[in-house]
Amino acid sequence: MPKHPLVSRRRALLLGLGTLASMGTLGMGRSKYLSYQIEALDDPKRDFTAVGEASLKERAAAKGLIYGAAMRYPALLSDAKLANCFVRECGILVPEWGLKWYVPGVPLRPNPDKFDFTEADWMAQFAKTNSLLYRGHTLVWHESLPPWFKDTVNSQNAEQVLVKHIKTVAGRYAGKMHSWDVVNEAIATYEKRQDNLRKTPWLELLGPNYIDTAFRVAAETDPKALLVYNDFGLEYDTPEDEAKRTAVLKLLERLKSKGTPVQALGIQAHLLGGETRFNSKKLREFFSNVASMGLKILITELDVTDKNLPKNTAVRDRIVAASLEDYLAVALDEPAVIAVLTWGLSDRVTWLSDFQSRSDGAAVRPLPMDADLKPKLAWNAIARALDSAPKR
Ligand code: 9MR
Repeated sequence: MPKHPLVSRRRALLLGLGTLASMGTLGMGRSKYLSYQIEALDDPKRDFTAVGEASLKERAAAKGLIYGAAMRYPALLSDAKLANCFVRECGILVPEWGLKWYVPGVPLRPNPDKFDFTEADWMAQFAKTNSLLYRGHTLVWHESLPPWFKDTVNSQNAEQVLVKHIKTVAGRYAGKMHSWDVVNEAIATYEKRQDNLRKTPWLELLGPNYIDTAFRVAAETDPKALLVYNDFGLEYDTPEDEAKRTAVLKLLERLKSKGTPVQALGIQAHLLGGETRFNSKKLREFFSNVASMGLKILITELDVTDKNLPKNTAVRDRIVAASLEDYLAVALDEPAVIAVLTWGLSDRVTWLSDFQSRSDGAAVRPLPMDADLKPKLAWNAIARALDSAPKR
């Protein structure tokens, strides 16, 4: 790998972004500097050996943990090789689309009074047939709302529309769900509200208590499922992520103090390949603060975007793997963490090819298996982290 003659790997890691300006004055542009910094993340000598033949599911189970992934119904239905691979590697399935209110082509709630469980039922059956746990995502979110929502839902009927949704959807799978993401992504610190809540239609229609209502109704409807608050942007030592971690802790404290039945935090963990501001001490503290509230923790949507990483596949895979192993080493050290799910299993099917594609046109490689369903270094990294995790 070409290295800038003036910036050794170690030195580049130590240089903060604050030095950018001075680097600029020395004649190195920002983007060039960043790419040196990213390349410096690569350690060609790092060992990603995973011992033995066991699947990720088996390695997790050996530690009292659960490993699984999100999947789309069309992919699982039509791609037998992918389905086999899923069953071999995973102990839990979460539909990437099928339990959202409305994804184009997958309308769970096509109109206010109609529910279509075609996909979600098929996925539930697939899970049952293959002895997988089943996980629900998500009952309340500001995205993937149906086209009818805007013109139909108002402050008079919003609570009734929400309660009906939770009772119908969570009710259908009651007793069969491992866990539900009851509320997803309710925090946005940039909105500058005191309570840090995101300005969503739910907040506007029902006020901050929509979160409590959702958890209360979910608990009544499916007392067996673990009830999760799920969010992203909690990983790095950046002012944004720091603010988000603080806001999440505050929200969870508020919910707990009111007796709202939140039982776990879902940390999405969409990692950024190339992000150097990883601080294991701060992350550890965050996990431990959540655990000290008596909450479980799930890593719910793990993947690594390689959008800004070098094109060279070997380099890219090493940086992705290192991000995964470094992150999971911290996460799995916290005994309150009970599960790890990746957001997809194979690079064959990933949201990142649509949402974070590479400018050089190379296919993205964010997940444990490559597009041919062969395990990559990312798989090894997860396997190693599971193997090193303390037993629950
Ligand atoms: O991966 C999902 C993508 O295919 C959908 O188009 C999108 C909207 O429904 O949601 C994506 O999944 C998101 C998840 O539901 C919540 N966290 C962020 C995920 C990636 O955007």
